[in-house]
Amino acid sequence: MVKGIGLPPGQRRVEGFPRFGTHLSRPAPPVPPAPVIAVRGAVTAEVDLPLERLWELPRKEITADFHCVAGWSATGLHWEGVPFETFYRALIEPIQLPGASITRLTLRGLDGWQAVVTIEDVLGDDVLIAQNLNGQPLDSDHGAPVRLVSPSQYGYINIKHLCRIDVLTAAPATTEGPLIRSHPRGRVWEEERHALVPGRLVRPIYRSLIGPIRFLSSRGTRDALRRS
Ligand SMILES: Nc1nc2c(c(=O)[nH]1)N[C@H]1C(S)=C(S)[C@@H](COP(=O)(O)O)O[C@H]1N2
Ligand SMILES: [Mo]
Repeated sequence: MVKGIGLPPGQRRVEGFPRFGTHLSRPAPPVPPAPVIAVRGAVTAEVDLPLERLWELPRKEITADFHCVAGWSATGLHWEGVPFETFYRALIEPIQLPGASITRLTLRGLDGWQAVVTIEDVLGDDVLIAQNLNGQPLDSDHGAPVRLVSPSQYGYINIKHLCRIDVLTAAPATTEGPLIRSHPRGRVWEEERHALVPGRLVRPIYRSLIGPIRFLSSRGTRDALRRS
């Protein structure tokens, strides 16, 4: 295996880009008329940043593969948005608590799903707050109005419907039990699937979840709701 060539270890390519997630069959959360990203935690002021503030910043396009920790990969996705680092330096750093050493962020979606990321990973140069996928505004299946895209980390870090960021000076206590405890970094080329067990060993168990989760997730898609 050569890092960056082909698919990361233990991944299999799927056609298209399925809806997938802990939402299972629940439909995507409604997008408020004036969406914001709320910033909380180790900051001097709690601010709710309207998405318009993001669109004033320089934008970037990337083409990348998307890897779910369960083992499927969607290839050649084209994303457009604001580099997370640009957003962070322009809008979060200026309100950081003086003297606080920021080590992590909690990112949260409108559906309540959240992930903790290390500052080092989230400031990586391939990380975006994405607004468009393949030339179209993100649809509800894939994270409208905006989502995090971090192609070198598994899907669970790639928070859809991003609406809140908590600025942290220490790692929060985990809320996951020992059986499915996601790796705190989730880097795909290192196969960091699980916090306690080597990624290779959990492959068969995770893979067995793809079918059922895909099936359930597809029942909550835009298209399914339109048909019913
Ligand atoms: N808000 C939110 N973001 C989420 C999830 C979720 O359930 N809710 N699931 C994660 C998981 S496990 C994966 S694999 C990807 C799937 O993204 P997709 O539905 O656009 O394919 O979203 C991630 N981000
Ligand atoms: Mo996933």
